[in-house]
Amino acid sequence: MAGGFFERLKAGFGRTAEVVANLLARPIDGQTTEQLRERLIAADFGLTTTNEVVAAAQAAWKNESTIRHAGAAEAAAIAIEQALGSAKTLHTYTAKPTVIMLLGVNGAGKTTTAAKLSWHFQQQGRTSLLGACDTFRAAAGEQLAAWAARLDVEVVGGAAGADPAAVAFDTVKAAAARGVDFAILDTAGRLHTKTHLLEELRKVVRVIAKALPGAPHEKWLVIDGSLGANSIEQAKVFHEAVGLTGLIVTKLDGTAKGGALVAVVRELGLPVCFIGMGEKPEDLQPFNAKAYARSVLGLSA
Ligand SMILES: Nc1nc2c(ncn2[C@@H]2O[C@H](COP(=O)(O)OP(=O)(O)O)[C@@H](O)[C@H]2O)c(=O)[nH]1
Ligand SMILES: [Mg+2]
Repeated sequence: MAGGFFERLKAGFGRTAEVVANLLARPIDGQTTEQLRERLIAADFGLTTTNEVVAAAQAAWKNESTIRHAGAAEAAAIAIEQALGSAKTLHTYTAKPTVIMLLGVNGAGKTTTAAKLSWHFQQQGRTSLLGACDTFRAAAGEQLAAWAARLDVEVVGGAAGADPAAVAFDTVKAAAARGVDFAILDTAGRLHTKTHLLEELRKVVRVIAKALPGAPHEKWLVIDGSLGANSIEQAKVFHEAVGLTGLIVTKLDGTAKGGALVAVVRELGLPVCFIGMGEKPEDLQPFNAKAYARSVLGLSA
């Protein structure tokens, strides 16, 4: 993760990171422990991670008589990194095309993320094709097409009312025929017809597998990081419906709920693949657990 990106992540967590950093620089006594606990809970880390972080800070404070100020913060960062556990963060994409399906509720950042991913792969010299499978809202197809034009990437579909599964099928077939590296599929996310949406998404998955055996290779849930722990239940619903392979957490620029990322990872046992820190293409970056853990505590890289 680039240094500048790390700084922005830290700035994004802003006040929370600053307060936590100040608390960890104090003697970890009863009062500090309570305040630390309150802050971590308020940032949506969840009880388990909060207890682990507090215990790690306390232990470091007791043990390291000479460098204990730094020790508590460092120990807390390691506790968060460990809480993110085995979540594999480095992806290797072996299939060509690798089919990535983006799911999530409206407003989570799917369409923007589809474009950003395409840009990310472009930077690595890899090609992609976008599939506009959110055919429920006319604006969604137009939004993706506008991004595609900006990034000079091709997009399949986009007509309002078209069958999303048919668009997915066409996108995957076209990606295979043209020899592009990635097919990135944007999907619908209307919540008010949840059952129907989940059925539709399952159908899209089935049809993609018919277009290309083994696909979709990735089913990533895009979640709005500013919603905090509220996104956990949502994530479970999508995971049960289609079997997710990873998470993309958006809007980590300027949220006090940055801890929810850890809570979601623990709850679902899924890796965070990318995080979004703004609305520009370069604002999507591969997730780095260590950088996240340090920045959320206000530590330097
Ligand atoms: N600040 C910020 N805004 C974002 C981020 N990702 C997406 N957005 C904005 O969130 C809004 C909804 O995004 P969109 O991609 O349309 O969501 P979708 O309904 O899931 O497709 C748009 O205004 C995006 O520009 C992010 O990482 N940070
Ligand atoms: Mg959209």
